[in-house]
Amino acid sequence: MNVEKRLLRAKEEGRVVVFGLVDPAKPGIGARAARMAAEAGVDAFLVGGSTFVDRDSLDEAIGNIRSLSDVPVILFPGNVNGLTPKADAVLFTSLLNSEDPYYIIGAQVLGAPLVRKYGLEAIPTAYLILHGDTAVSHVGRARELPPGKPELVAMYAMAAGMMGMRFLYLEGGSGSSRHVDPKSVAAARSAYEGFLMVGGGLRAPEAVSAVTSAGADGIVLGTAFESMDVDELKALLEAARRRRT
Ligand code: 1GP
Repeated sequence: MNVEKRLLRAKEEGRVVVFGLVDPAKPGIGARAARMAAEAGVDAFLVGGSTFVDRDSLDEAIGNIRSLSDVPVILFPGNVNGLTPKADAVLFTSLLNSEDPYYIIGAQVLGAPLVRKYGLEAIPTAYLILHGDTAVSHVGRARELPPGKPELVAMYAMAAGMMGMRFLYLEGGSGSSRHVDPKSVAAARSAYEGFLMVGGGLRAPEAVSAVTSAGADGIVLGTAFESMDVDELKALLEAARRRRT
């Protein structure tokens, strides 16, 4: 079964998918993150970052993950250099709220032949960055969404669905001091039927419960695996997997 089908099956069965993000730009910390994520029992790994990525670090990070876990490894590239044949799939993202066409369609056009050459499964993903004070927002030239306007998030979500994008990723930004507002998650959920991912700044079980109760099908945890201990991480994963209320 391909990766997308596995993720969609979890959604149909009402199981929240936990993605562990490993940033190859942080070799030592990334190795710790991979080990902790494998130990805590993530459902899939995302590998990528918005800043520096080179092919050697990328392949090394994936090799390390493969030695720890047999769950799918999905690339989460910030640019064309975030691609490698060593992964199972790629979140083929378009940054919907970028002010730079390069991040909406330019990098995708340059990357498409590589995705094909490498035999990667492409998962069409609409990417929306909600907060402006993060590295990913700066690099992707994202137009920040004003806080307290979930109706704008709903409009992006609607457009993503109408354009046939089967995944939507609401991003708060790695290491962000605030996670995506549950009202924005709920607004996206009511407007979008596909697989809804939420990440950025999720480091407390209450925050995880808030976004999954609001309708997230998957959560992305990155920084948590770099610093928290295994019991704290298990509490985060339990919060994600508790039956939604
Ligand atoms: C970043 O949403 C992910 O793309 C993860 O964010 O590192 O804050 O968990 P954190």
